[in-house]
Amino acid sequence: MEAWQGIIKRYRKYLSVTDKTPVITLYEGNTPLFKSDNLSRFLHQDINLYFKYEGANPSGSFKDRGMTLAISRAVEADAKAVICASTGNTSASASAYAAKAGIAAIVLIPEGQIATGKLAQAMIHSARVLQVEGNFDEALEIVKQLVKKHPVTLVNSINPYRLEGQKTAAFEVCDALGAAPDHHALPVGNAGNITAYWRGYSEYKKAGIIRSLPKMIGFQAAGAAPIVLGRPVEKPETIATAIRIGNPASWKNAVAARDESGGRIDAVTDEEIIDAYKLISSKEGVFCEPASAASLAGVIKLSKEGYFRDGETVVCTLTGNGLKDPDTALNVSAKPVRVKADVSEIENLLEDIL
Ligand code: AN7
Repeated sequence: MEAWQGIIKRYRKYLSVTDKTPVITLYEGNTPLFKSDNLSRFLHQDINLYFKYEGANPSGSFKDRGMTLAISRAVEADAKAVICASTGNTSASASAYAAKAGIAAIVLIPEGQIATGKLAQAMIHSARVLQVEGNFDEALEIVKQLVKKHPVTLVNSINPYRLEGQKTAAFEVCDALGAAPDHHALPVGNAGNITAYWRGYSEYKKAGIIRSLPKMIGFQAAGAAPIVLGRPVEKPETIATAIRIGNPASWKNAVAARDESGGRIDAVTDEEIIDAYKLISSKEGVFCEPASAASLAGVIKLSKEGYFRDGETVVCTLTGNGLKDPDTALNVSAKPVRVKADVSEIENLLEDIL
């Protein structure tokens, strides 16, 4: 088999590219789908749980799938610069792909509200980083106004190529399982990804590759749950800064994905998110960021209600890499113990294990 060269090469016939499209890729996609082995006692039902680990993408999140297509099409259209508002991952991805393409990236981030690693990424990729004194929703509004006036391409998920690229994650899940799962769980922020997965599954069914469709189950943070509440949240708050969004751009599409699939969009508390975040890292050996853990937090919550049926397959997307947010990892973990460089002192400290 040919070596992996990114999602455009692999899924070309499902994507709007032509022979003229310059493919700007960092070889994104082809991320692991692995079975959860050690969480059964934390789930209240007997389900087959899988994780789709999108933190394994080149910039460390699922955004790369959409960005390869959005940036390729922007370069094809002769764009000299791209712009986005971001809670962090979109800006990291846009900055990386713009660097690869040799074009400028402008990123607007909510001041003090993006994880350290994501800020570091935008900066080291030499994007123009503007910390807006406001939240994500306000930054996105400004970006929308700027692109009306200036020749710069918007690469938030309202750019249709973004969701088109992101749907390839659903293709990969089906290719790996040989069928669609019964349920697909995702964190929901701007609501693009749940929309994209639903599109991916639907297209694979239309193409005759899968026979059934999953129920789409999405989870917002309780302090930033506009879709659950049915109204925008003016001051969204959550420890999961990636999904600290009060007025999602793909709101209607997410509701359609939920309703057409017969799924659900629900809220999980920050405490449930952090519990799930710690479970995934301490029991499965996978480090995702807090927002990503909302998918597992939600599955645990629904399993308590008896939502699933025994034996059903549930895939949770872990949307981003835990290394992006070292501060939260440190804050929720036991502190390292300081000890003299002395064997017997260290033996004393470790007597419960040694
Ligand atoms: C790790 O980067 O909105 O519901 O500006 O970074 O498709 O928005 C990030 C969102 C989930 C929510 N998990 O996905 C941004 C941004 C992680 C994320 C989401 C985001 P959408």
